[in-house]
Amino acid sequence: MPTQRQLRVNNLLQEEISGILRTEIHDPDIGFVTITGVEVTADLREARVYASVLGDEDEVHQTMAALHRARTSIRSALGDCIQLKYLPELTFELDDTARHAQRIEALISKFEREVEQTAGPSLQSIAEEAERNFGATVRQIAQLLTQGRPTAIFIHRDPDGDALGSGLALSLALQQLAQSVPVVCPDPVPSRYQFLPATDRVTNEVPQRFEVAVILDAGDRSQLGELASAAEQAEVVVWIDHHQTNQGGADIDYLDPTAAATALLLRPLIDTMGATVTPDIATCLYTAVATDTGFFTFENSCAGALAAAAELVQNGADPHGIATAARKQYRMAVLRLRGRVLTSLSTYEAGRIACAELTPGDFAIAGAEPEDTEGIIELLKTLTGSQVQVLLKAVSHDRWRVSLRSPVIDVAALAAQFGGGGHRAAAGCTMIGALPEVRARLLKAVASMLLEER
Ligand SMILES: [Mn+2]
Repeated sequence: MPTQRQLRVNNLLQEEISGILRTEIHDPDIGFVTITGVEVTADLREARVYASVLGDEDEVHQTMAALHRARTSIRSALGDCIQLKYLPELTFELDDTARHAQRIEALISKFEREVEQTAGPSLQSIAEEAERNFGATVRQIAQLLTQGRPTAIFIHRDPDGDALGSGLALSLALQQLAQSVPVVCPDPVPSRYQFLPATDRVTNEVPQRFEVAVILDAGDRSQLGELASAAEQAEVVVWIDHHQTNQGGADIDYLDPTAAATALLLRPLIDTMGATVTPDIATCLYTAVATDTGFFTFENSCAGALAAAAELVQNGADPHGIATAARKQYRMAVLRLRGRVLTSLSTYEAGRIACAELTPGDFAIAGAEPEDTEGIIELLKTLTGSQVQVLLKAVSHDRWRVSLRSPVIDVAALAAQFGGGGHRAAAGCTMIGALPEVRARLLKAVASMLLEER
């Protein structure tokens, strides 16, 4: 951890070196360069200066070489404008993609500090700063995609709003540039996303010939299912994604885990490509951001996502229409099953345990299948005052699949008592016996864990 003093010197050097490069160094070999950070050693004798450079590999190389040549004159110019006991030796290093996430975090927290101190820079400038960090990558991708080379977009299996919205938005943007680009996906478009424009471009057929593959919203290659190897056949593979766990490894990686949705990474790309955000493109991008943030309720619902969404509404997206269309819809059997489960709901331990069950009879009367219980336990979680939720689902007359949820007790440990497992807050097990007896055993175990909590 750098000391406060180091941080102060880092900031000072970053500011001064940026100024010196702008006004005092006139080497034509130095291209469009941004000083994104400085790290000074504890003894303040050496400083690493991180530079992000726009342009292709040659331009980057040329600029870095020129910065290296200019380091002595920059250092002496520094001596004229700052008072430090030692003037550190400067080493210039390229701020490459791998450093972006870290740098952006540092930039944002720097901004946050400044916001606390003063009225500070706007959100806009945070976005601009972040965009500048990915600027080179975005420009490179835009350049590649506007060359008219045959291209295919790949999105992950079981496509969600972000995968489809991102894929279709990019395809529509490329259409403006007279390119017809399919959105390749192993699975069909779910009915609740059929309202999106141009869904006829979604296909599970890999085009005969394509040179560029753009992979969108897939956290790893296996997410493309059986089409993963097809995507790799392209001459150039571009990977655009926001999953925390994405390891990258394509020819061009554009990965930003701080983005709430992949669609947000496409915004600057579409602009740089010179395409316009039409109402259709806005609809695709808004759907992507809205669904990936749970309609702005998940933890990733940051100001940036909301600001981008507001802009997309200005561009023609209809929030009410999209929310209505993309809302989950259920078959009659599923809703009837939900009715049965709510009827069976009981509470124990002064309302702290909520327990419900679905017997073989409930499934038969509702006309429902075991997979129709998905999400039912979420209903139990909405009961005021309940701290543990228990749902027993009949597999047969004497076999019960048990789902357990709790923000209070470790339900994984609870499930383990009955040969099951899971996570601390969500777990499950299978129990054998008649319902009253199984329920009694289970509730006794839950109650004793709750007692320990008190
Ligand atoms: Mn996503």
